[in-house]
Parts: sequence; C-alpha cells; structure tokens
Amino acid sequence: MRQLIAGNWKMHGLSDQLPEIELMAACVASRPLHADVLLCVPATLISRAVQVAAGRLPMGGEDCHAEASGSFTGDVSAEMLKDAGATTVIVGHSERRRLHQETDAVVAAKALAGFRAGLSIIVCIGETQEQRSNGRALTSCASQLAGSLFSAPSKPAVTAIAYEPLWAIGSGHPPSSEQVTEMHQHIRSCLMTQFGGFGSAIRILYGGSVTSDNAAEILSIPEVGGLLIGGASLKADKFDAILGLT
Ligand code: G2H
Repeated sequence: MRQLIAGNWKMHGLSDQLPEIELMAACVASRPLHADVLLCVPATLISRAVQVAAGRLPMGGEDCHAEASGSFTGDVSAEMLKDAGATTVIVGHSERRRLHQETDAVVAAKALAGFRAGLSIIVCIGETQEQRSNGRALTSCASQLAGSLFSAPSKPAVTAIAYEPLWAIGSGHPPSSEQVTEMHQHIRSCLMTQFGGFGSAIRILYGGSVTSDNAAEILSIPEVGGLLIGGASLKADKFDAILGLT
C-alpha cells in the first residue's frame, strides 16, 4: 500500500496563504511521487485551494457535522466539504475530542457522515501522557477505535487511522520507533478483528511532531502507512522536504 503524506493546517490560513498552496501543488507535480498526498485546510479555504491546486494536490476538511444539513449554526457538513471540492475529512482529532468534548460516538457519527458523502475518512486516536505512564496506552487506543468506527453497509466507514499520541502533538517529542511499531501493530490487529479482510486495507498514519528531521525514521517503520503533519505542513518547502523522503 502506498503511504499517504497528509498535512493538517488546523486553524491556520487566510487567503494570503493561497500562493503557498499553489507552490505546494507545483512541488507535488514537479516529480514522480512515491506516496499519495493530501492537504487538509480550514473549510473557508477549501474551494479556493482546490482552484489554485488545479488537480495537483487533493484537499481535505478537518472536521464535519454528522448531519447532511439542518439547523446547526456554524457547522459544516461532509456534503458541504465534498461540494467545496474536498476528497477527504479528518474526524476525531484530539483537539476536537478535548476542546469540543467529542466522544467516540460523536466521532463515529461524523465518520459515517463522511462515508455517506463519498469522502475518504481519517479517524484520529491517541492516548494521553497519563494513560501511557499507567500502562494503558494500548487499551485506551483500542477502546477509542472500537467506539469511533462504524461498519457501513458494504465496508468500514474509515479509510485511514491516524495514531496521534496527545503527548507528542506539537511537543517536539515524537515517540520512539519501538513505541510507534507496537501501537501500529496493535491498531492493525484491532482493525482485523473488527473488520476482517477490510481491516488490512485501512492505512495507519502516524501524527505528532513530525518534521523533515524525524520523518524518514518514522516512514521507514514497516507498519507506518503515512503521516499526518501539522506545523511542518504549513510551508511548502518543509512539506515538500518530507514528501521527498518517501
Ligand atoms: C498532530 C499534528 C497534526 P503537529 O495534531 O495532526 O500536529 O505535527 O504540529 O504535532
């Protein structure tokens, strides 16, 4: 399976950043790539980002509402993301879970909404520092997986899992290769139990303090199906440097 290198701009990006996206798209198109690539940006930027990327760099959303439409002031549905040109949606990022009290059930409903809209879906999971210190990292992630994933009628409502340990996000300290390997093997085993053969087709990404300095080591781990990159995806040169490592 090709690895996926996905950027997550979080709540960064005004229209003056569109030239940066255009530059990223030009970098992506400038050479054959050995990985799939994706840039998730704020909903306000998606349609214009799609225009400047001109088919060279797919765009994704960072969250969606579970309903297709309705009286949900300020929310954005998966169908709206799709309509704006997004191919993918991230759901269950720890910043949504922590700052917006999103439960596993809410995340599962959002993932199902992405499936309904025809988007690819990245579901994020990850343990806290306390859970890791208490030896509960594996059980915590297994529990989040079990609660956050639906099996839609024909296949799982998820195309990728992003393992993002909360203690590694934005901290500058990613886990060791051994920790990533152990968790990714555990996630794969959970997916196979939950979805049978479908479980082998779901990419497992790593996210949290990825930079061009540590990306090669993480990408070399056989169980790693790609990266979800925050801060280091904001600039075309940094993002492109990571892409060049695949
Ligand atoms: C984790 C990651 C992107 P960063 O949130 O999803 O961000 O790479 O800045 O730690």
